This record gives sequence, C-alpha cells and structure tokens, in this order.
Amino acid sequence: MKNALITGISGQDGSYLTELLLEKGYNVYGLFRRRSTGEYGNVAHLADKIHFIYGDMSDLSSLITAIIESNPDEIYNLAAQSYVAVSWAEPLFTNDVNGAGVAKLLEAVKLVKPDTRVYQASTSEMFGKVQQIPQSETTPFYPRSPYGVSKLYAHWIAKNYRESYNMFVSCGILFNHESQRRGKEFVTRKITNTVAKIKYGKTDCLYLGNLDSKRDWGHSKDYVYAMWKMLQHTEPDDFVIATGKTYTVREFVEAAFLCVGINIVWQGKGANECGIDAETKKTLVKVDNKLYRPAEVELLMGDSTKAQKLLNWYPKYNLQSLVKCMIDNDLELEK
Ligand code: NAP
Ligand code: F7E
Repeated sequence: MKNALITGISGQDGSYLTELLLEKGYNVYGLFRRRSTGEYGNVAHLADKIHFIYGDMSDLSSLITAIIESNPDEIYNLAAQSYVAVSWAEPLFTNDVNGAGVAKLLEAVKLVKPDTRVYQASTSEMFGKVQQIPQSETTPFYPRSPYGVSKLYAHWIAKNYRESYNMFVSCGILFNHESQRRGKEFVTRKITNTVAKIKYGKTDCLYLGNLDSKRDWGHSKDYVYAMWKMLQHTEPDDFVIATGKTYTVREFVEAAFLCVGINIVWQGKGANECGIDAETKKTLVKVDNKLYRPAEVELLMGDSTKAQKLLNWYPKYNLQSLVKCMIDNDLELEK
C-alpha cells in the first residue's frame, strides 16, 4: 500500500485526486488548515477515509511534521491561493503560499524523505501574455498577475530541486479545469450556478467582466488522473495538460443557457454588451466593469502532445459534456 500526502486536499482537485488514490488503494493523508466553521470542504464525504494533518504552506514546521507523520511515497502539492483576481489584492500572501511555500515543502522533503515523488501544481497562467499559440512545454513564460508570478517561481524552484538534488519532482502545467466542485467565484461555476438560479427565478441577471477572454477548459477528473500518471512515469518531467480547444467566456455562457433551453443573442459592445433571451427578449447577461482585471490573460490554448505520447493521457470531457454536468449539478442544488 502506498502512502500519499495531498496538500490542498479540501479543494476541487484535492477531492477528485483523493477519490482516485483511494480507489487505487493508497493511504491518503491530507494537509489541512483549521477552519472556524470546522468543515472539510470538498472532501467532507470522504472524511472518515482520510488521515488529516493540520498544517499550512507558510509554516515549515507543519510541513516537516506532515512528512514525518505520513511517510509519503508521493506528495501532490495542490495547496494555493488559487484565485487570480484576489492575487492583486493579496500579492504578498499569494507569494508566501504559492511561491515560498513550495520552497519550504521541497526543503522539508529533501531533509526528511528525499526519495518521495513530488507533483507540483504549475499552471497555464505562467504563459500569461502568450508568446505562441498553442502553448507547450517549450513556450516562453510571461505571467500577467501576482498569481502567475508566484507559480512561476514555484515551477522553477521545483525544477531546480530536481536538477540540484536528483529529486523526483514533476510539474503539471495544467490549463483551466472545472467541475461541479469548482469554487463559485471562478467564471465557469459562477455562470452555471447563476443560470440555474435564473431558471428557478431566484435571480434576474448574470453580471460578468471580460467576455472576450479565451480559455482551454477541461474537467478536473481528467486532470487529476494526469497528475497521478506523472508520478508513475519513469522520469520526473514537466507536462502540459489541456484539451487543445479554446472558447470565449461568451461561448461558455451560450452553452450554459442552451442547457436550460434558453437561446442567448448578444447586443452592444464592450461595457454596453448584453445577452438577451431570444424568445422573451429579457436581458439575462450584463457587463460589470468592476469585474475586469488590471491585466488580462487574453487567450490560452494548450498543446498536450507530450503527455499524450509519454503518459498516454487524453481528456474524456469536452466543453459540452463539462457544461452539462456542471449545469445538472447546479440545477439540482438550486431546485
Ligand atoms: P482550490 O479549489 O482553490 O483549492 C486550493 C486548496 O489549497 C484548498 O484546499 C485550500 O484550503 C488550500 N490552501 C490554500 N492556502 C493554503 C495554505 N496557506 N496552506 C495550506 N493549504 C492551503 O484549487 P484547485 O482548483 O483545486 O487547484 C489545485 C491546484 O492547482 C492549485 O495549486 C491551483 O493553483 C493549481 N491549478 C489549478 C488550475 C484550475 O484550473 N483549477 C489550473 C492550473 C493550476 P482551504 O479549503 O482551507 O481554503
Ligand atoms: O477566469 C474572465 C476572467 O477566474 C477566467 C484558476 O484556477 O485557471 C483559473 O484562473 C476568465 C478570465 O479563472 C468574470 O477575466 C469574466 O479571463 O475562472 P477564472 P482564471 O483566472 O483563468 C488557471 C489555469 C489557474 O491556475 C487558476 O488557479 O474569465 N471573467 N468575467 C471572469 N472571471 C471571474 N472569475 N468572474 C467573472 O465575473
């Protein structure tokens, strides 16, 4: 039986990864922050199967203790301040957790159990103002937010521990991945949840920022499988994980409304653009300037050929099946 330590276990990916590893017979340990509400987040349904260890990415002593207690064969470092928009409001905290926190974790692994295989959650946000389309492992980075910069530091420090100390550290450069467990502040879940509320008459309108942003959206379940595959590979390496397809926020909105039988047509431009129900002529989507970011990542589209070839990894979900499962879940929730 292998031991796995997951940081960020209560998040979206942490929960799907826990399910995968439990299915595979792992002992799962989760680094967990104390919460005033005492909840387990997305792993509440698995709480009796997980060994929780209190800790925080900013607290080196807790990371050392977690490694001693869990004696891990594999560590999946998923903990992060993961919301890009908040990284402008909390740039130093974001860096402490996402950047310096990774150096602390790697140093703890080096000191306590250097043969542990480590997965680092890198991100397509490191490509930021993209220098190539599509983006692959060889595309130059150009982060556009404190979040992107913090993750780029983590990515390079992870590579450095791999090369300096011969440690097995792999970085997954994952493009956006979503699910019914996605936080409601992220655009996809905000859209599906608000569409469900509109369907049941609980709210009138969906307010969004930049509708022109393009993202390569996959499903978290597919992406956590790629994380596991990376740590089973013969060599540590970096891999882009993406669907290879890109869509605008506007197209995601259209797909979500179509799932509840509403055809959206667009009128106006920029801040005056709105989405109208083609049948009733009601305005269901409006632009709110406050939701624009200080700097935007305009277009992401990943090339995961390397992961396909070396890991035999392919996504199962496409945009339509992703939107459908998110909408079905939110309709049930808001009923
Ligand atoms: P998420 O749902 O926001 O989960 C983040 C997790 O990190 C939560 O369990 C959170 O705990 C924990 N955490 C935050 N700050 C911490 C700290 N100081 N110490 C310990 N734990 C802390 O994120 P996700 O979508 O699952 O993403 C997982 C990882 O992949 C993140 O590193 C993210 O940056 C990265 N990533 C995500 C995507 C994506 O599209 N989802 C793409 C590329 C990379 P609480 O529950 O206590 O807040
Ligand atoms: O924004 C635009 C927004 O917050 C997507 C994280 O998991 O993926 C995620 O980062 C796009 C942006 O995700 C709203 O401006 C328009 O262009 O859902 P998001 P993100 O910033 O792409 C990467 C790969 C990560 O690593 C991150 O951890 O949608 N947008 N209107 C909006 N975004 C939000 N949140 N809310 C809006 O109302």
